[in-house]
Amino acid sequence: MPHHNIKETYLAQLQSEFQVDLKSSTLSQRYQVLASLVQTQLKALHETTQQHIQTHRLKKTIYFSMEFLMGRMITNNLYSLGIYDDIQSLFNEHGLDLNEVEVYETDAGLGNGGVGRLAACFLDSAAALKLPLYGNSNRYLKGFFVQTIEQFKQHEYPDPWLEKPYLWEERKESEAIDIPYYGYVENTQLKNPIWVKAVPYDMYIAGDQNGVATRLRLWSTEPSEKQLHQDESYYNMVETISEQLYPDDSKDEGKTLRLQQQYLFSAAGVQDAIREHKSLGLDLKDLPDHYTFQLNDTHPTVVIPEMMRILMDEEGFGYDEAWDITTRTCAYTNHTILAEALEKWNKVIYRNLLPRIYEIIQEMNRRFNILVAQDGRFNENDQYLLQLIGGNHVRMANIAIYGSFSLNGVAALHTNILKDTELHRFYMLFPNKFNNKTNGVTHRRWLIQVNQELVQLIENKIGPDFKKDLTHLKQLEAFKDDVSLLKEIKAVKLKKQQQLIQYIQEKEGITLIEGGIFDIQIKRLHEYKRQLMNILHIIYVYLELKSNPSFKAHYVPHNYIFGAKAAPSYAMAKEIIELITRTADVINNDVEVKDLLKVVFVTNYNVTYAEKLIPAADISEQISTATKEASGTGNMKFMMNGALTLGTLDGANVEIVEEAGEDNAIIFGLTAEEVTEIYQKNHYQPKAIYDQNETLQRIFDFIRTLTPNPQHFDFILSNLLNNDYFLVIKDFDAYVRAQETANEWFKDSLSWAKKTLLNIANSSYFSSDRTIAQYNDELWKLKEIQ
Ligand code: NBG
Repeated sequence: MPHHNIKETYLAQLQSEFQVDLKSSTLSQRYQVLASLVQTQLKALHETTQQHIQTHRLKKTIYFSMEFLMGRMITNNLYSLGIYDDIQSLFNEHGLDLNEVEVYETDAGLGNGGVGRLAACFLDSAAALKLPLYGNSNRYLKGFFVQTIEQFKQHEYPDPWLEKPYLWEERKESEAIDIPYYGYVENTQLKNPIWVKAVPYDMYIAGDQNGVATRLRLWSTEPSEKQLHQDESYYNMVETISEQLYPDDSKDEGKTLRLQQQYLFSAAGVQDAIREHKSLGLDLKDLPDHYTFQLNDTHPTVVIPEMMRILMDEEGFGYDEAWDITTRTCAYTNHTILAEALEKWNKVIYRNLLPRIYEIIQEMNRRFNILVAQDGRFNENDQYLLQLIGGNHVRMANIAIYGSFSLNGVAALHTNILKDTELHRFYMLFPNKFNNKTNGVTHRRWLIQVNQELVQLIENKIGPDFKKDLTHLKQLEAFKDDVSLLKEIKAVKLKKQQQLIQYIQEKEGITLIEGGIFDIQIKRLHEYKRQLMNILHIIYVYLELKSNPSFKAHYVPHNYIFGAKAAPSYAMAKEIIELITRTADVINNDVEVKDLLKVVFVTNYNVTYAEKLIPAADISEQISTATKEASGTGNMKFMMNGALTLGTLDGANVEIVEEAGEDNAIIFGLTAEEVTEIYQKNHYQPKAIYDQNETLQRIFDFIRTLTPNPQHFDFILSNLLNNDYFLVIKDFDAYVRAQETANEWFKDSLSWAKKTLLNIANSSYFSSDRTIAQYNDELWKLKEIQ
């Protein structure tokens, strides 16, 4: 649709659908008409894209991911179609605020953190680069939980994101696929399974004003016509499979459910691709030339044996040929070295739910063990650790590595740790599979859309080219001593902080300090991320402010902001939230520090909240125990918006400092080598440090006064004293000094603004456009959709 008549079309559609003009329409009417107008355009783009791909037999990558944390779509879609400005000016002409319509939409929260948001950024970048990358996942009726804080504690509520009609999806009933669970195997054939119908819902992903729209396909479960016996418990099963993201899996029932979910989108995705491949008259032998299946983390690992099943049982290939096709099609991305996140499934549960798949894994394992034994370099213990099925468990990462042509880590340090330690034996076997793809984030959402003020400023200096190709940002570096620009950068930051102050005032009822440092830590609540160290330090600051005039004299006012959800069953994480909220309550109500210190734990941190917080940050807290954070992606978003990283040399922080320059970040704490050495030597004694450290003692004493029961937080305190696996006590002094450096640097406003500028100017490496281009050049080799 030509842009000039988009305004008229919108007004006409409001009239025809609701018989109202813009001024007298309700928010909901404005939103609905706008979204359906946009959706119509997306759909048309997707159709031409799809036709082009099919006519030219272009290769596709299917991105298999348990999570896609999309957030709101409206703003992004308006930008991608190039109609944001027109619609905004239409609203302005009528004295209305387009933003009210944008916020009417609920977040699509089908993900719990970095993995899911990364997947969403990748869809955006691939479409912008005109590459045929298609997302594949489940359509969970309820997203990741909604968090409230009641009596200082986290409470979880279901996220009914589909309660209002969701206008960005399209049901494609005719492309449904029946998926079998349970049953038994007779001569390689599955008998008497329970059939469930997987129905796809498509969300279209528009490229950046480039005429391309790809899609995210989400599978939902319904009763299958193939299932002859249908009773109450059948309906129940069908309903539960796509009901909720990450159901509690502490019991067997929950474990089975997670496997059902994994098999749902994995099997449906593979069958869908093979169906399309065959319908184009192509040979299955050539599948690797037409598809890469990128497995995001281990959740979709079952893609591998599922492909083997289809190729052998349904298409008549022998094992070796099927294996060759499968392993040239699949590639696996690892996102963690934490043992708990490397999935292992009880083999009885696995075999019961997916008997034929289990049989195939057994055969893969048998062959793999022979290969490993023949290699000669592995002793018995090594061999045991390499097995695909070991002890009682099916080991998903092992299968994913063995069955893929590529294994990548998500930051340079992370990939090296995988090679050298965590997956070293696999590295010995398959060195050529290992490669690194440092994460990135889409600068369209995380810079252009969330920080229009900054973008305008940059554009005034270096022109608009950076919006399409972020590497142009580097030109900004030439202005690092341009005092008037530095002042403007500072002014934009203040403006974003004022907006945030208002937002937090409305949402949380807390008034932040204008002009103070905005120090922000937003990410999942996990011990390795060390929110605990952050709050211990805040308590230290508070106690100093109350007792030490010379500390107070050189101190700059601070706003410390946290946002985090704790896994519902993660007791320690929940305790840490309570420690933060109780401490915040004491500090925020103490008039003595009223203009000096504020602490906020924002509730229900999600993509939309991040969009408000990140542009306002002065300091980006990235303080994980070195080796533990695979990459981080929030760190990149902060950098693009000019916050200084205060962090450890972990994950992508290492590369961030390399790009930004050492003088423009504050690095502290143990290095990866030092952490590894402490773990190896195994005689770290936090209690000994504590006994010598009066500051820590005062902090602990304070914590004991937070509730009438001095033992209230003993779970946290005694864990710190007796175990402290994540080395909070060990790194604490270094952290205090790093915070002091930040405090001192901030006083020189121009020099701080220069550091801000240098962070922004050097952030282009962290655009997911760069990441996707690397995946494509080195692994996928997709051609552009012309
Ligand atoms: C997370 C890592 C992050 C990383 C994201 C995306 C898991 C299992 N891993 O450091 O913890 O940025 O993946 O790669 O959630």
